[in-house]
Amino acid sequence: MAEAALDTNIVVSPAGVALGARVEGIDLVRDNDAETVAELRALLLQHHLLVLPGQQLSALELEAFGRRWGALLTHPATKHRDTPYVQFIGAKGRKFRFTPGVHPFGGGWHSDMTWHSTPPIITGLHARRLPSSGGDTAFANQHLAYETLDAETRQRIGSMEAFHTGKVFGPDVEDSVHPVVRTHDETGRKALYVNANFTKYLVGLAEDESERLLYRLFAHASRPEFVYRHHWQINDLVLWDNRSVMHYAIGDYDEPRLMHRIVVQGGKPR
Ligand SMILES: O=C(O)CCC(=O)C(=O)O
Ligand SMILES: [Fe+2]
Repeated sequence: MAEAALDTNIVVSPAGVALGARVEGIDLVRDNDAETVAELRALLLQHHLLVLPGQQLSALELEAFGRRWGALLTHPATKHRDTPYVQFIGAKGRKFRFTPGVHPFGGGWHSDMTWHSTPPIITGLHARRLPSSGGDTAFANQHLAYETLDAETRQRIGSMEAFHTGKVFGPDVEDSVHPVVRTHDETGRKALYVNANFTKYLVGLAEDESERLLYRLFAHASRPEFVYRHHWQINDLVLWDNRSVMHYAIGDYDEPRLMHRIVVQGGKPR
């Protein structure tokens, strides 16, 4: 059932059961103002992911919209030719060749840039060019993941920290230590905050013990019940909250796929 939001012409309907809302009636070129962003921010805190279909934004307009949410971060591996604050996701001029075991950028479950000392709280991904089939992105609700762990595990990981590495993107990219259970700084709700792409070990545990626990947490975190899988349309802008959501770019396509991305800097995870 669609429900009218607080204000204006915005119409909100569920995107998935575990997370996500579809937000229609906004044109971000016309409505790039503080009130619209405040309304979207409240919806994002409630639903963790927003789908805004039909947004015809240039890279620079996407950047301008992103700046309304906070300071933007750059990424060491990829940038758009017009601005370092918009990442250009996709093989330039080449198509991604479907090869089982080989991931495109963003393949594998992760929250964005958790190797950073102040990782992005919000990511926006804007679909510019899509394959005729495949290329969905899956999103998993990490509040649900944390809340459905058994009490003993919740207790055990409650004050643990994990080491995250950025060295997959270059020898000078930073590493960071963050709590395994992150408390959302705006809602106070707890979420699991480890991921298969960047989390290397749990601080203070023996190597095999760390590995066993991490793999158990990774498997639990991506259970299908926690997942919303987004099938993209051109001009979809999807915003998600990296404090509560992990995602996975599914590399099951054989044609060009291009996305523009912005990431909004957060504070130190606690
Ligand atoms: O291309 C995608 O679907 C997602 C890539 C990704 O992980 C990201 O943009 O953070
Ligand atoms: Fe990502």
